[in-house]
Amino acid sequence: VMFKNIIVRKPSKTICKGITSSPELGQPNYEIALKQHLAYINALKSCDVNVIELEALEEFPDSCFVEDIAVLTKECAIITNPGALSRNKEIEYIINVIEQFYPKNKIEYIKSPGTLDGGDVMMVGNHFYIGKSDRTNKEGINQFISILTKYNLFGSEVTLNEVLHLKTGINYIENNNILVSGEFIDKNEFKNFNKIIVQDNESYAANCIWINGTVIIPFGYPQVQKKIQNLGYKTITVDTSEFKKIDGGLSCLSLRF
Ligand code: CIR
Repeated sequence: VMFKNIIVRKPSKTICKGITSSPELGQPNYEIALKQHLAYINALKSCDVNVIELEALEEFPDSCFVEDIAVLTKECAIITNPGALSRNKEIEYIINVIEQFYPKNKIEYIKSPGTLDGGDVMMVGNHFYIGKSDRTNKEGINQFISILTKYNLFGSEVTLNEVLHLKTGINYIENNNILVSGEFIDKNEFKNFNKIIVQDNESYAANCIWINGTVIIPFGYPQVQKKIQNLGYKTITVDTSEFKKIDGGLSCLSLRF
């Protein structure tokens, strides 16, 4: 695959109120988050893609994490039904953007009682792994898989217990290479990939993104960076400290398609 377009949304001043499982890390600082977000956009732009920059939504502290509100495939767009109440209405602000790239009859929706966060969906070619999490339920997964089937795409459920979203702990970086941490290291369904094991002390760096041959890596995880470079990828590091404070990583900050 090659990506042509990437959608990002500017962090809001309310980012300090984002949902977090690690309050001990402190609240994100808006000014620093904004600088880091700009560096992220610059990194994306250097990967030969068109970056669509959306305005901040002050009403939604977590709205910079656009990955969760849609899944954009080669064949169709799927608007999710985010499992966190404070985030659910973020979808209303992405539909008109997506309509600029997909015809209306190829825009699908996950509907209640199904819930699904895009962070739980990992694309590997035509196959989509879907994590069953606190945000993504069985009904959401079933709806998602039946949508995929209509477009000749495939999906399968992955169980998870230790992380917020599937892609918090595992990410595909193309060429059969997959970053795996914690509970994903020994999962049977990933045994045929070339696994890059991410140690617990760098587990946050299991969330890297591949864009057209370059892998973007969070700043400060030298072992993971070295392993990825040894595979021959060009790498760029971006500091995401402020997003990490509210459980966000590199993939969460964009929709790549
Ligand atoms: C949340 O809890 O929804 C945000 N604070 C973090 C979302 C991270 N998104 C992702 O992993 N795809």
